[in-house]
Amino acid sequence: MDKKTFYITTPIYYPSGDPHIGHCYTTVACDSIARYKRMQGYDVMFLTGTDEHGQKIEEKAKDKGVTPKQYVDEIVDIFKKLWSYMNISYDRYIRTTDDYHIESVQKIFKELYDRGYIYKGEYKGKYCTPCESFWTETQLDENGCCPECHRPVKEAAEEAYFFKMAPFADRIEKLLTETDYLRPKTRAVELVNNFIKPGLEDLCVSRTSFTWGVPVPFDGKHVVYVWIDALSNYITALGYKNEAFDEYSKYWPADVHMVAKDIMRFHAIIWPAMLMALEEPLPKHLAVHGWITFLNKKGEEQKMSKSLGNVVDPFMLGERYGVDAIRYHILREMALGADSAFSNEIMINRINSDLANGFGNLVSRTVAMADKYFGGTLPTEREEGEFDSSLIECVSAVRGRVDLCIDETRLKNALEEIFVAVDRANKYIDETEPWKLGKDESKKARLATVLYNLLESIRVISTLLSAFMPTAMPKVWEQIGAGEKDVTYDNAGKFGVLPADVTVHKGEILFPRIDLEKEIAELNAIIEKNMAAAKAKLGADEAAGAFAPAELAPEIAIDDFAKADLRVALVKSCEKVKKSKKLLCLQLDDGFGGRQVVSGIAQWYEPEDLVGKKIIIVANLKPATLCGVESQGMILAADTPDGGAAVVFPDQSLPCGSKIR
Ligand code: ME8
Repeated sequence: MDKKTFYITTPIYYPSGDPHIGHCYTTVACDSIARYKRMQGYDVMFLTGTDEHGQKIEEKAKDKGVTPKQYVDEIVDIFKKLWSYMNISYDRYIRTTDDYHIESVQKIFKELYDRGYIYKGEYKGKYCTPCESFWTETQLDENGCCPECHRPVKEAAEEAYFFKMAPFADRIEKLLTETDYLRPKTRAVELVNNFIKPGLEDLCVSRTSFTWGVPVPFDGKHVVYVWIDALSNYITALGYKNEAFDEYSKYWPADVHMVAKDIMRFHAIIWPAMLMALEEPLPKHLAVHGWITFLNKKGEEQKMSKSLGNVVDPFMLGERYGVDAIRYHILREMALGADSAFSNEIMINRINSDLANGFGNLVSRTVAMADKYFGGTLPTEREEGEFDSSLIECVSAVRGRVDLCIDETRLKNALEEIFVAVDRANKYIDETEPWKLGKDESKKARLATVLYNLLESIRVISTLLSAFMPTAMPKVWEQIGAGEKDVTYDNAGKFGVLPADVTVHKGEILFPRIDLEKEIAELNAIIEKNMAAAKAKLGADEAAGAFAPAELAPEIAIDDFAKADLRVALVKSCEKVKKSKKLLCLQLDDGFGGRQVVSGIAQWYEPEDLVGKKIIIVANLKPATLCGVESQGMILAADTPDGGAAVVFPDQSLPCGSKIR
């Protein structure tokens, strides 16, 4: 009989900058599941790759003076090096610049057009250049900025092809609410309320404003816009509408697509709609995880961003602590669906407690005792005793529990389950006190039983852990004298597999204990250096003209400008708006008795940064309510090169109410 298949995918990443620990999360998670499924005997297809088209890439290549293909080639190389360094066992790597993919995307586009789901129209809307996304007014965030990256958007219009979404709305709502497609399912509510209930809008699927993309086959002026190009990768990589591969019927539908929340909407709504339109089966599960954020020294969570200099470099961490420790840490910290804050301190504590003290210590103590008391080879006489059955019961139950977690894409829980057995085995050492047994000649059989039970526990635990930490576990097997056939999935469900007279081999320390203070000092110095360099680079880029100012607005007459009444005001007090991460509420002395203004600058300013300062306000703006708080006007701020905002401070000696003309 043919083996059962299992198809798992990561998103295809934008090669627009070096990969960081955030990219590693999805890839390591998928890799661990793929390895586990292979161990279970599945015929696995694990796909990853890069999403190489689009305006952003075209612009970056232009800045560097190379072709877009040259530009992406270089970064794709770094991605591939990282995956090999992180021990990622992908079966296929797709690049959207691969010929076969381009051919399939053109055929998919044509088919959707022929079926009447794609039509030509004009797109008018708010466009976010960094995200390459058009947004409707209602989708913008509370500051009128891009709901995804929160940068300013611009008004734009162009001839474009559209994909009709409405015909699929009911089926998609059912898919999200009545099936277990979406994980965690709690996210279905926000998707249904934000996108489906207000009426699914047709999706713009072509562009004429840039050329770096797959040409629309029947209209050369247009290139296929990112989502049809990108999402199709999951099927073109199997040979859908191309001759490069012949595995579509074998692996499709995918068992798991894993993505972070930033691209959930595209995978939860648009991708199913495309497949429905093509009359192809839908993937079985979409697993959505949160962001790995960077926890700075003040204890604040920040998005990882090159321009902040806080991106965590996986190569650097791997060099210091070993790739497996990094893999373990990121998987162990993040619960499916939730964000997880990365800090060096949390990482080092985790490695020390679980890997050095917990598992590493279990292995080294057990092997050292087998060596010390029996010269490495256990005698075959046995004597059962108290605590044995409770250990064996606990260890034997782990595989089933881990299976369930893997099937539900809950990797943090899978590791927690395995570490229940690690803790149980360490406790067994305390309970049975083998060092006392070792001193008493008449207790040798009991001692051999204790050590055998420990070696067996380690065998089961390390077999299960090998999907997550593929480099370190073979070293464990070497130490506990386990052969290849002992560490199979089948045998991970059994106790008593190692030969009774097993021979151990003392080896290197698997996970050396890390000196927290010393490492933190060194890592913080690296981060600070990177942050300073990023800041200096921003300054230099700006000086060199690399900062791209927002487009100039159309010309207006002086009378138009005179309509805006700009005034100097003093910030008397300021506080964060509850339930909003972005809004500050400022009480101002405006020279006319005072007013309250709400401003979306909380990401860049603490309230105390502003109190006592004079600022400029648009004083005659119609009041608006933001997050339930009334704002009587707005304060002036300028775009910064990193996409942030800087408040404009006038000469501080100007009186409150002074008019700006
Ligand atoms: O969105 N924490 O590509 P992308 C956790 N090309 N995960 C993170 C992360 C972080 N800090 N940063 C990135 C794209 N990721 C499109 C996808 S798919 C058809 C097209 C991971 O390079 C996470 O999986 O911006 C997220 O979904 C993905 O990288 C986005 O990568």
